[in-house]
Amino acid sequence: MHPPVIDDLEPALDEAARLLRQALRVAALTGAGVSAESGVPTFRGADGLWEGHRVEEVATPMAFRDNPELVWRFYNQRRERLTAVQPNPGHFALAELEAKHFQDGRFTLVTQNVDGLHRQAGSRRVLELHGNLRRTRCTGCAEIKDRGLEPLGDLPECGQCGELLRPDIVWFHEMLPEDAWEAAAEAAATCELFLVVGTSAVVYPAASLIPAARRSGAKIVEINLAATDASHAADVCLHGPSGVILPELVKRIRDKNQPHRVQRT
Ligand code: BV8
Ligand code: ZN
Repeated sequence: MHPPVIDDLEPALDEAARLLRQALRVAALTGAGVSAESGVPTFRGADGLWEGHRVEEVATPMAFRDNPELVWRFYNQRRERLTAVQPNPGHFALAELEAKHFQDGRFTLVTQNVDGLHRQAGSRRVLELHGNLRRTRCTGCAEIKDRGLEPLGDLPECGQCGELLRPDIVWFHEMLPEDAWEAAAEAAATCELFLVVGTSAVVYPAASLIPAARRSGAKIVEINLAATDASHAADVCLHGPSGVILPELVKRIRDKNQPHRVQRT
C-alpha cells in the first residue's frame, strides 16, 4: 500500500519514470527542500528568518564585515545542528541513480545546499554551487580547510596566518565558484532529463540552469511540495515530499529492465 501522497501521483510518477528510462544523461538541481525531511530548516519556509534577521541580510559580505560575530553565530548554529542530521531517502535515491542507473559520469548532481548531505548519502559527482558548511576559508591567505562539524569559536582564526576565517560559503552578492558553475551549466546543456528537487527557484544564477536545460532540449521533472517559479517550465510536476517521491521514482526504473535509451542528437 503506497503512502497516500503517492496514489494520486501515479500517472505523473509513471511519466517521470518513462522520461528517466529514456534519458542517457541526467542532471539534478537540488535546494533546501531535499534536506527538509532530514530536519534541516529550509530558507523560505516558515518565516525564512534567523534570530529575526532575513537570511539575505546575514549571508552577505557586508554583514560579515560589519558584524562577523553575528555571522559566525549563524553558521556555527547551522554547523552544530548538522551533527544530529542524517541524509534522508531522497538523498539516497539520488545517490542510487548515479551509482546504479547512470554510471560513467552520466548523472550530475548540482546542489544549492551547503549541508554536505548528498556526499554523506554516497553521491560522488556533486557540484556545490554555494559552498559547504564544513569548510572554512581564510580572509588572509585564502586557505580552504575542511573542519568537519567541530565547533569553531566566535571569531575563528587561521592556523597559517592568524587572520579571521570565514565560512567557505557563497554569500549573496558573491560570485559562484567558477569550476562548479561551468560544470553545472555544461550538465544542464547536455542532459536529456533535468530533475529540479526541493528548490523555490528564486536564487540566481542557480535557478537559471532550469530554463537553460529546457532551451537545450531537456525534459524537466520538478519534485516539490508545492508549485514554484520553475513549475511553468516543467514537463512533469510531482507535488509531495522528495524523501517519498524520489525513492518511488527510482523504484520504477529499478523494477523494469532498461529499454533502449535515446541519445539527443
Ligand atoms: C550573485 C549560501 C552577483 C548561504 C546561498 C537583490 C539583492 C541582492 C542580490 C540579488 C538581488 N536580486 C537578485 C540577486 C542575486 C542573488 C539572488 O538570486 N537573490 C535572490 C534572493 C533574489 N544572487 C546572488 O547574490 C548570487 N550571486 O548574483 O553574484 C555578482 C554578479 C556578477 C559579479 C559579481 C557578483 C549568490 C547566490 C548564493 C547565495 N547563497 N546560500 C547560506 O546557505 O547560508 S543561497 C540560499 O538560497 C541557499 O543556498 C538555498 O539553497 C538557496 C535557494 O533556496 P532554496 O534551496 O530554493 O530553498 P527555499 O527555502 O527557498 O525553498 C525550499 C523549497 O523546497 C520550497 O519550494 C519548498 O516548497 C520545498 N520543500 C520543502 N520541503 C520539501 C520541499 N520539496 C520537497 N520535499 C520536501 N520535503
Ligand atoms: Zn590564513
